[in-house]
Amino acid sequence: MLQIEIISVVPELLESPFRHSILMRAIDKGLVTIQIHDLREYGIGNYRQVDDYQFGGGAGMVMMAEPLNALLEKLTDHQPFDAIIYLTPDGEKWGQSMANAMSMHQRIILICGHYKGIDQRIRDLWVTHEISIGDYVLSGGELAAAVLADSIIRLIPGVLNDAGSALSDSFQDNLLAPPVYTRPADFKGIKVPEVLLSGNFNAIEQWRENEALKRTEARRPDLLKD
Ligand code: 6GU
Repeated sequence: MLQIEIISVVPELLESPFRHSILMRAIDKGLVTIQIHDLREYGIGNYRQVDDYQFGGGAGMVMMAEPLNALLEKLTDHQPFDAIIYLTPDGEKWGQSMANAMSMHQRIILICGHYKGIDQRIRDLWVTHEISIGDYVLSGGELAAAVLADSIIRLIPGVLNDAGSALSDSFQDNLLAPPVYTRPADFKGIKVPEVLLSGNFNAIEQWRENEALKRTEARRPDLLKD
């Protein structure tokens, strides 16, 4: 059972992604738990302050160390964890191999940054992994946290109905997925490739592998290098 704890100043942003489809079923089956923690509850003073101006000047606020520290102490008190991940555009690029590794853990904590990010001392003291989901800037870490959680959860055994489904996803073998078709066999005069209707399993596998390779060569030649 994987336990995911998410720390956020906008917990509302994380409500919907886990209430539908595969992720909801994974939760309902007891294969994963997701708890969202509102950092503001640990904010300072009557205004529950969680951010402040940065030392040295410059535009943009910084998330303060104390509220994060207080919540992290509570979450890790007598409860072991495998990873404390900070979502940040200056982190290491997320990918399928990291999702595979994380899906085998018991308990992970995700910290969603906002504004200019979190005080460096929280990164130094607590964070075990700093992750970015791509080379573009999001307004906050929540959407990235949802991306991480989704890509991890679907890899937990029992989450997908068909165990082979995750294995044939794009990236799982460093190849993009081949084209797929469903009924009707003829749509606007465009026919489904003959081989897929042949019932010849070996020929179908061959075709899919070949199409996956063609697609990868055309779109993502970088994946074929290693
Ligand atoms: Cl993890 N956070 C933010 N704020 N922006 C991002 C990102 C994360 N990954 C890519 N852009």
